[in-house]
Amino acid sequence: MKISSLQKARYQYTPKLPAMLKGGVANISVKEGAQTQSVADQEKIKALFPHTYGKREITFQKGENTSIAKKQAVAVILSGGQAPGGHNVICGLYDALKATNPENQLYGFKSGPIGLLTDNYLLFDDEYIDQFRNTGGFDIIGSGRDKLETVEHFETVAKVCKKHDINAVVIIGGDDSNTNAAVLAEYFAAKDYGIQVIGCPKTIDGDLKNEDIECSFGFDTATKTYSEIIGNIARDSNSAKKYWHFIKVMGRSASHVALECALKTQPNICLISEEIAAKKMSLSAITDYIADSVAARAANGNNFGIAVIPEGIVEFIPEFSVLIAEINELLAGTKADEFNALPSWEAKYALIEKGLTEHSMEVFALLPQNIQQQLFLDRDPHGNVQVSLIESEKLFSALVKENLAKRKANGTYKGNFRTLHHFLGYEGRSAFPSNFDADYCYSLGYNAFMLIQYGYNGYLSKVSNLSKSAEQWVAGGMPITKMMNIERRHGEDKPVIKKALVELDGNPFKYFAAHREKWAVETAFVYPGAIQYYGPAEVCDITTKTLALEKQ
Ligand code: FBP
Repeated sequence: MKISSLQKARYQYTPKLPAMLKGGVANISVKEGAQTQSVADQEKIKALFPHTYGKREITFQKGENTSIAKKQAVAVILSGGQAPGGHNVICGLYDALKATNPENQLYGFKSGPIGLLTDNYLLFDDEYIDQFRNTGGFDIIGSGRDKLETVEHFETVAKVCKKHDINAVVIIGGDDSNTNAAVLAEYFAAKDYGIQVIGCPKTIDGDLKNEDIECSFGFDTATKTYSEIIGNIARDSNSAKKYWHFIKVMGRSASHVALECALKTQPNICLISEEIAAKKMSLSAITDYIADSVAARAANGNNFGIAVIPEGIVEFIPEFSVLIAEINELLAGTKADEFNALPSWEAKYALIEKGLTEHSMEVFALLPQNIQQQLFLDRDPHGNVQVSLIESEKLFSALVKENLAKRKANGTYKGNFRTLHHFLGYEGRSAFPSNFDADYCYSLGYNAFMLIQYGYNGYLSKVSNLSKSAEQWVAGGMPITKMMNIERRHGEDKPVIKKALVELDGNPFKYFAAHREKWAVETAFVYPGAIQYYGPAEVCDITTKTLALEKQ
């Protein structure tokens, strides 16, 4: 296999561990903290998790390792979208497992949860794992979006584990996958199967965080990658001075990625979905807000700019989410086939006009035709519109264009509005992990094995104090049930890990809100440049602005 010189160099990088995990596994002891309770709905969660609820927080510290020596076989899966650093979680897990006992074995089940259900695996050894150290991607074993959620699934996993004498499963995933990890852990405990389950917090979206988990891995590298590109585009725009760039950034629901990129690059506009929902902003109010910036800049002779749009935005615009719900209803069941069979867009439009309420039809009629059609594209497995397929960056630039045409007609705008569009998503999910993500992920994996070694079940690997140097990080574990509440999902009350949206009274948003008026009119771009892997710590090891502001 041909490899790049950076990859070769990254093989030599030694990820930094928190001080308490350094110095060999024989010197890691455990300290149990207070008993925990779930963030909400305590009685209901307790009743659903009688064997795993209320367990104690765990912190590792330097001291004699008092765990019971036994041979361990551990399974690991990657679940959901790629996030930089996933390979290092597995490397850390493998290194701690082998350092504890060279006879221990690590099974990697392929392509996500489906690998566990179909017994499709590989057995890690030094030669294989060394090819993936400090690299991006999930190609070490692949990932997938299948779910482990039914009793039938749990029994199949138990059967596969028993076949290989596997005594622990590590699930590397986001809020849904770790919710399922908690349910699996409870099931195994209830059945007394002797199989532990440990989760690791992954997602570039940054929405698996709470008072215990300071950030999910991958968010640092992904936002640095997007910010580099946004900065480069901003500089190009400030050089040519002729385009407004509308840049959509990933983040299925929460706007953490957009906010972090805005904090790093200071674009003229960055929409934050959570604010739009809280203020119940309409499409036309959002359009006006962007057009005001375009017009003000044009008045200063600046017919260029940068607008950052979060991927999940349309579901947060109240009138749009009503429209989407009505469209879902309009196409429910077999009605989608009937709709698709209609011969022309005109025929489809007539059916839409009949099916939507007057208000939703008004919203629908405002949209450019390509966006209207995107709303009727393939549904997800639950029959919902796939909002990620909606080109919201084009939607807003088209609406702003119309708005500016009206301003031009009444003499309040005299500029020239030319636009370009970008979608930044997959560019950042498999990048070489930043030093932060390489270190954090390795520590999460190392730590996950120590939790297994000490016999814990239903815990999330927790590494905290992340705004400080790795030496000062704190390693341990938190019962997943502590992070759960009850939410309504697909018509049922379900215990789930609470998804973290952008908090409008949190420091990162408040900092952004305090500066955005200035950024909207002036050219205050910051150009972060590419991720640096080698050089001074203040250039290479600093993590996100979000984390720094949250920890202020
Ligand atoms: P996870 O929550 O599984 O980490 O994935 C997040 C994400 O990258 C979102 O930002 C994006 O909307 C989605 O995955 C894209 O999914 P897919 O890889 O299936 O296209």
